[in-house]
Amino acid sequence: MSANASSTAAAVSSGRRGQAAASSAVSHARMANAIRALAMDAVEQAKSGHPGMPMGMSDVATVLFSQFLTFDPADPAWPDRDRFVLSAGHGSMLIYALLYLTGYASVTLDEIKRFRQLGSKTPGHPENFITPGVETTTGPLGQGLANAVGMAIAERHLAAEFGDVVVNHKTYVIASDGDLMEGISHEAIALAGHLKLSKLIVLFDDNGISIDGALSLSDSVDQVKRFEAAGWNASRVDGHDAAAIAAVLEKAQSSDRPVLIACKTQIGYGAPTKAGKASAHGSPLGQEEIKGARNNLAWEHEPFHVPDDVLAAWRAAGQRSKAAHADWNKRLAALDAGKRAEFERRMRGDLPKALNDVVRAVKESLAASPKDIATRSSSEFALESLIPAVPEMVGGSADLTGSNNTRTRSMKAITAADFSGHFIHYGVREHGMAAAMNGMALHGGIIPYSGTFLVFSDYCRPAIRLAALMGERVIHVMTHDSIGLGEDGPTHQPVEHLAALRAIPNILVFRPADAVETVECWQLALEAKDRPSILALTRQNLPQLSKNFLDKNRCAAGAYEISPANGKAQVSLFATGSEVAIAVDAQKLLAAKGVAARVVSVPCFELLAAQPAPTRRAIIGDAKVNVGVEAAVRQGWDAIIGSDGAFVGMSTFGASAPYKELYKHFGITPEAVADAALRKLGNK
Ligand SMILES: Cc1ncc(C[n+]2csc(CCOP(=O)(O)OP(=O)(O)O)c2C)c(N)n1
Repeated sequence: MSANASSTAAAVSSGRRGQAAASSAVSHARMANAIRALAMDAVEQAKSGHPGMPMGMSDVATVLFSQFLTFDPADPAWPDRDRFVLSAGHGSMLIYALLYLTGYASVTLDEIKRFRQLGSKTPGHPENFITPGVETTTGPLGQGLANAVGMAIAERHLAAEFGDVVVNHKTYVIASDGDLMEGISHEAIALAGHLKLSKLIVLFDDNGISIDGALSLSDSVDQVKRFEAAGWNASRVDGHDAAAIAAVLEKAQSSDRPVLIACKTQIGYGAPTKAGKASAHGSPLGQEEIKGARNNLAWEHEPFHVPDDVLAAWRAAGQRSKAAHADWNKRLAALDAGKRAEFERRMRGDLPKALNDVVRAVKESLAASPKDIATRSSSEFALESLIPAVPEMVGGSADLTGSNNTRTRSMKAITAADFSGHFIHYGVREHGMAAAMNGMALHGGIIPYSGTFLVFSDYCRPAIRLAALMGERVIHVMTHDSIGLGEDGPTHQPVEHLAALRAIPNILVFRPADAVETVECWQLALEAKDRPSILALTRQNLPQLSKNFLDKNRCAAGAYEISPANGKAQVSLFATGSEVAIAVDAQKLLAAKGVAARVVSVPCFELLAAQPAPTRRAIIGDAKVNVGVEAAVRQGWDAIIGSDGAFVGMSTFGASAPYKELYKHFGITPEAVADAALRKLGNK
């Protein structure tokens, strides 16, 4: 099959969003072939990469970018642009070619030639923090699709508040077989269907090929039926027939539910022997094959050369939304000044000025009437004040709302009929939730926070890792954070999760010890604009250790002396969360034996590690003996207590029993902590 067969289908109908005038002179096929050639050439030059998918989806992408997508290469951050997510991130040359051809400054021809090289704007998989125009970092299959669901939720939520005049855009996705095989896709499409996200349009690269070969080796799902069952409008199209693609996209514009378009394509379209085969998926085609493809596609140009007329047509496509952008600027300017300022503040991601006052008021109230409550309840107490003050917060829970305490009394749920609420019932979909939150944060204007049990952070982990990589502010409230949850037993009791989360770069793992630390940690999480946070919170009640009002956020340094020694400390007891109170009791036992100990609360390892060395040394101190206390594994603790330090925690899975018994059973008690210190001191 030759690409010329569908070439003249290019001439595109009127009416669509500013069909590029210049493109009428250049056939659709030549525009699409420019993408194919760049993909082949860049992968060949890099000696690695994935040519097949970009070559297969060039026709679909050309129709989308030259007729439907509203975007402005001069302003990749224009808030009301359509979002385009390349969920099949391995096909990164597709988006790099599109960004270059449509005129984004970030991706020049030189950058295409530097595909996959160190420091280039064209890394192996698309990275939004490297390449303006890339909306999200993709590569781990399924994530992009789930991010897009979050983006589409964000769009509707912000439109409900600020109006369609300034928020009214679509979210397009290109997803592959792999994206749809991943479990996360189930969570994402179910949520999207439930919420009737009618401005979400997924273009499925239905090429029937994955790495191992034909999809029939491992899959026989009818994706159209599957999406329909989840409440989507779904249809099939020949992914090489430009007119047919345009027609289904046109229809999709007025859908009443999310749209799946299964585009039947041939992977490596145009390649003489590899088209339609897994061999086109993930390695350079080779000189001979490329030569044959150039011949088949009637693209007799030098590598990396895009003829002027084709480039001009593409550049014109990149200018299509100029008028729409200018009109949007006018509509924004016409908005009530206060509303406009609020919209702009939220899109910048700046926090409201009132936040400090609100946190102070919560702390004053805790000083006036201390609360001996679980930190999950302390979190709810903080949220009661934070939510009204920080309206960009959109909370949720993966079906554990009552346990996670993430929904305050005033919060209305987001529904398909009304997106103005601030709470999302994500259903039992932790992975989809975490990925959708990434999409909301990427969209801008929203600070998403979630709720689930800490043990299920494993179910969110791939998305949390990407949030950390992308530097996105998402906040995960993860309750039931240790054996302290009691009777549910070891399946529900996190042991290794704090260490596993702390191992992710660019994340903040908070484990507050009481109600005061909880609101302080919330403040720090909100202020951490470029990284995700985890709030690990207890099920069980804890005493409020800080009874006096202190304006300073003591958690900001990651650790602080919460209970000083009486005299020169021989022992430093370091603890987090629920174990800080245990350490304070151990301090008393030691004092009774004439041993001076200090207690350091360590609500956040990462913030402590970020302190200048002298500050860190002062916090850690120079007592003869260091003891760490955390109802979790030791891994990571040596950075604080040293390899000679004693550790009181867990080294096995937990068990099912009332929590007080469990603390005794596993030896995490004031007596055990005091004993550990005494043994190290040589007094025992
Ligand atoms: C979560 C995840 N698992 C595995 C991979 C490795 N991988 C990259 S592409 C791919 C599948 C390729 O098939 P398909 O998605 O149909 O893409 P196509 O071959 O059509 O380009 C796999 C398994 C990945 N990127 N992400």
